[in-house]
Amino acid sequence: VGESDHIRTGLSKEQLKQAYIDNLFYLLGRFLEVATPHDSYMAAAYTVRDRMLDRWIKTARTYKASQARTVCYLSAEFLLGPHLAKNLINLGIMEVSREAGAELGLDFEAILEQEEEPGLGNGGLGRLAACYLDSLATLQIPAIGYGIRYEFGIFDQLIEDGWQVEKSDVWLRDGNPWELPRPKLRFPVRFGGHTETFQDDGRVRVRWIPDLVVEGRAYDTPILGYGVSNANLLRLWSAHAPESFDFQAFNTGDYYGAVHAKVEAETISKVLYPNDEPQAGKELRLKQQYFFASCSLQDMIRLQLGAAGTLEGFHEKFVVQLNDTHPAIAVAELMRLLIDEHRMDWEPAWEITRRTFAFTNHTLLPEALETWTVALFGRLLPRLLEIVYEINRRFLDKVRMHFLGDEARIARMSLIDEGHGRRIRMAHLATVGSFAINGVAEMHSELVKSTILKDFHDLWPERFHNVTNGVTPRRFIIVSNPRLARLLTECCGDDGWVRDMDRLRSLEPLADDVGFHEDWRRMKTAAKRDLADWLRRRVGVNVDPETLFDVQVKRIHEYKRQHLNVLHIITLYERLKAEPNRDVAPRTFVFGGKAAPGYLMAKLIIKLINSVAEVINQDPQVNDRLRVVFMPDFNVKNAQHLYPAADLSEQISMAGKEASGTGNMKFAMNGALTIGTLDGANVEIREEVGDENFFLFGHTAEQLQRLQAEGYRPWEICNDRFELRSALDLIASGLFSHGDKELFRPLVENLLYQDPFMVLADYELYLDRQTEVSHAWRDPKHWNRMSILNVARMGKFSSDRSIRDYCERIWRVRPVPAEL
Ligand code: 26V
Repeated sequence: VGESDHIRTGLSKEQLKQAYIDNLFYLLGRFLEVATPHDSYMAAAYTVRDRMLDRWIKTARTYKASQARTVCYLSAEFLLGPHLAKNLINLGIMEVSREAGAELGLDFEAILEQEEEPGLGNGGLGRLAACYLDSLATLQIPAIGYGIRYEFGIFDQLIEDGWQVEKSDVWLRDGNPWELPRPKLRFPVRFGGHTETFQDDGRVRVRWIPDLVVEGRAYDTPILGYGVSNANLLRLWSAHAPESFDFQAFNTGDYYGAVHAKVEAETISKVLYPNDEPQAGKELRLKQQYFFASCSLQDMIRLQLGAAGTLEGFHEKFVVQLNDTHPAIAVAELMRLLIDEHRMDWEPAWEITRRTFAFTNHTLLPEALETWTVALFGRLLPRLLEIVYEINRRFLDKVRMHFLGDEARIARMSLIDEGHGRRIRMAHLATVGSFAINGVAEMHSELVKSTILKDFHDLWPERFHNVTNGVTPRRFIIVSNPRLARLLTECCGDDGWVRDMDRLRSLEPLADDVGFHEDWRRMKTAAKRDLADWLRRRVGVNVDPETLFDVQVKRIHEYKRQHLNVLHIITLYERLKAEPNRDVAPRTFVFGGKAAPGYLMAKLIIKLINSVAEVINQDPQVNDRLRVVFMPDFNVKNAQHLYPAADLSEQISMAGKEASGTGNMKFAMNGALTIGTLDGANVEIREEVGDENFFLFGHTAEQLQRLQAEGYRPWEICNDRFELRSALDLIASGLFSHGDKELFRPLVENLLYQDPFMVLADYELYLDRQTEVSHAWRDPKHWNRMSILNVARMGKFSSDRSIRDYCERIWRVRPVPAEL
């Protein structure tokens, strides 16, 4: 980059202003006076992107020269959230850009609001991938994120008459300034057809003759580190019909067949699937998984051959992390590429494969474990089925040897489940093909070893690890909560805490400092006022910033037990109705989250929340002390308004069901107190912040298991719990449904007669703990002390710590600093 290019790289206010006007003119064909807010956003985005590209190119050069070992993070989801603010922060030019904007007469906040976020994920798993990309770049680790460039991300949620309505997410409509198409970077991916054997140099080899070939094209998004010059790469694949395929059909006169093939190919990267809906023969989903796994591996092989000319050291150059089983097919695909395309023998190919992959499990829910029928798998990927069978045959021989003739165990461990219509167990494929397997919180990793992968742990105990999840303080403190960020920087003397969150421990002495309490209160109140304004404008509800903000936002699922929260609200309502002058701490309950489109019970829970809100918010006897809000379309952008304003974070899943949770971390590091069960990362959060600064409640996982085993009869609990009975009766009475007694019947009956997530078993413990929350809220000094100590002690939950754990314990990779 020469002197004259400073307009594209310079970080001074004048250079930024000049660059912005330049981009507005030359890239958008507009000038200041007529620019719409969206034009302004685009010009700002290009101005920032230029500065990122400079870093990105230099980083690529440095990595190439160093021949460094590289992490490839394979994930079907990356839930990045808006880029602009994050990139301004990571470049260190947020303030100077704000000033530049002001001098140009621009409304800076309005420009940031323009961005449509790439919602290429469902929830925790996809957001975790995004946090990890941020930390990898910040820690200067050579890394590539590989995934799918869905044309439609997670649906937008509207609430109509209290019900969730899904609207397609057309995030690319107005263009995406953050990506660079790489039209020359494309790979073929085969589907269907059959295989043949042939002789090659005296060896039998296999040829796969497909009936569809799809082309994956790369779209690259640079990912900046914070306060460093490194910028890593997120490479997403988009599916297209290869041109040659069109011509073939054309020559035989089958024009419509050619068009059909084109549509079929492009369908593959069309839309993100909900990950929390039981998968029923979703052919397209398997196609997506194979499509992106194959493109990504072909890309790595290209890089390896370009650098070393041989595939021998592939596993030294690359470590491939499988984010859940969605990319697990990569294990079989790497074998195919090495054997069929690069003419390797089975043993050396398996040696490379086994030493390349590591696998993270993200759920224990049995209905969530991915399997594919052999019939579908074989029809779509005939060559891969052969390879899976061969991996399995050799694996089961080992098992047989190790557990001499334990046939039951062999059946349990097989990659093929013979019991349920012959299905391929993707978690087993991932486990057999990986040198390391990990869960996402201490408790979860223990459960992985003792339940779903127990047999594998018996065989290979040394391969099992824990890496507790973390979240990035860049997005979830600096971008979301600039007031808190400023305060923390003041207290620490500098902003070093952003890269080393353990430094927040220096806040501890301030937990009893009266002056500091005043700063803390002012910060929190300002954030709550912002949220109240936002809710008034966006949702049309009025809430009082003086009340306790009690927040539960996450995907709507029975195991997460939003309905337990609702039962608490209804009980408070009944208490106030029975005793109107009762002294209760005024609360605002905020809910948010999407339900999988086909998950009827989750959708009914949303309707219940909105129905309860409608009644309570309109009841003048209580609505000065109780308010309920459902915030529509919970996504990263909207979430950023919530974390800073929350006083209480609801983490009330049934013990043993939430693998980790990461929302729990985002709230606590913004000073919310947690009411939570002993589940997932709650256990470790409580350990860090101290039992006295955490509202624990509920049965343990073992206690619940015992209750189940003894024969759980939820309806009996109601007999002795008057308030619980009464809350359920009130729902059933039609009070919240304009007299309709049928509407919520499925929900009430499910709780009374099944209650699979043991809501009723924990109801009383939950209510008691909530009463203590209300008492604690009455003592602001005590509350603030707890809040400050939570923030001071959340260092462990920075994703930088998680990534360091992965680097040291699993990946064996080291930083490669890039220089400008
Ligand atoms: C899938 C399914 C499919 C069947 C119906 C129920 C159900 C529920 C959840 C899922 C999602 C499985 C993968 C996942 O998103 N796990 C989440 O990963 C986060 C990051 O590690 C973690 O914090 C969450 O606790 C975990 O649920």
